[in-house]
Amino acid sequence: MKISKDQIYNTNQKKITQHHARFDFLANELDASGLQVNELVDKLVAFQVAIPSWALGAGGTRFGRFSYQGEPSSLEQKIEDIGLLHQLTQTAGAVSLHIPWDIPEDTLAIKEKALENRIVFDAVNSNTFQDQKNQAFSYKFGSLCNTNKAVREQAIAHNKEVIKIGNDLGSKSLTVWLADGANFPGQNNFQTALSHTEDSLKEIYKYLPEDWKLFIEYKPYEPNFYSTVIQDWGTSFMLANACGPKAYTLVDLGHHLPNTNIEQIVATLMLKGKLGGFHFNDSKYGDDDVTVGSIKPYSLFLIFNELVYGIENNKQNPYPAWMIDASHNTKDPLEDLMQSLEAIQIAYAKALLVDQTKLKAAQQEHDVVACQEILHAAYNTDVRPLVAQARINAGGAVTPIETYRNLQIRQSLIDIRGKNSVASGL
Ligand code: PSV
Ligand code: MN
Ligand code: MN
Repeated sequence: MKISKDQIYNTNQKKITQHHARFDFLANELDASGLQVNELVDKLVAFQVAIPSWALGAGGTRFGRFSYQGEPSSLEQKIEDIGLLHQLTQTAGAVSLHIPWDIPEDTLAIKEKALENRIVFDAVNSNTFQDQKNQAFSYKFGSLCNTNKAVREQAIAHNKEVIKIGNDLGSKSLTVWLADGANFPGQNNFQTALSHTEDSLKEIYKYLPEDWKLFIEYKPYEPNFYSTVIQDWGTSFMLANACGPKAYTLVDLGHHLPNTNIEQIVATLMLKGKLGGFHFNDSKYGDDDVTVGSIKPYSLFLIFNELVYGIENNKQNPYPAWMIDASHNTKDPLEDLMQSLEAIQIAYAKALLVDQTKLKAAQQEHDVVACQEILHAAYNTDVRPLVAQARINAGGAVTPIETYRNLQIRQSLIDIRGKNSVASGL
């Protein structure tokens, strides 16, 4: 199913006068403080976030899965859903596939479908945290770190296969997230597990096409609760350096112990040119994977402040690959993703407002109060009209969720796919 341009245009008309009034008010204010409003809007238009294929169904918890009706049950349908999101928001122009959940049966047809929906293929994700059908060896005690060479070889071969699938589709990066670790002290020899992981990653790295990147994700716990092999950004950074220049660290916002200063991690990695990918979500306790910006919007802004600074000042760091990694079982997944996309754009827009020259000067003077005021001035600006203007310029909806509801998209999806369709994923 597709939304027509007319449908979006007509719904926008009901909102446009009010939007213009809000936008003009804000644009005048920003203009007066020396900002180039058109440039800000263009930057927002250019900011595209990949949608993971596993976020389109209602996510599971270890206690149960409550399916949302009209879920996509094939890769084609997942791409169609992202197409809908992209039409409404103009911010979701990419998909991140998870293999083997999303193995394309017909690569050409999938590419065609993506093209029709103006979706490109972002990083492909391998999966060695679950045993797959007909697999010779189990990953119960680890994959790339396993004490058994045959298990490691199987996991390396899987990653190579994922690269091949991604390459056929036009992806340019592989994300490796490992569940490898231990539930109990003494279960693993830390040094052996880390050495095996490094050697295995190097094998995968050798197989990367010239223009590809390898993203290494870290996470301190879960599903293993005593230790994980790649527990933190330092371990990931070390492994990326050991692999070579095409390997990078991937920061997932949920993969930190409580109160970790994530913005500082971002700054450090960008200074060293090693921040490759970024997974957005929000959390109260751990890797909660709830809607971006729903719990700690100020932290998200501070992180974006470092990202904006890094993109501007750290040319040694490649432009990061952005992805939403959030999924749960309460809301309509498409509405939830629209909320996440809006939160990302809002945090980005606010970070773009930070007066970096004044901030540098205040830092130089050790004027702590002024430093904080500068950040607050940006954070407390209501930038929603800027974000909406970016969407309008790109052909999207002034108010995506309202438009989605008015056009009764979920009901149409249920009519087409039925009430009991289930998306593959976590
Ligand atoms: C598990 O924590 C996880 O959410 C990781 O963040 C990965 O990116 C994702 O699953 C898919 O493998
Ligand atoms: Mn992640
Ligand atoms: Mn996670």
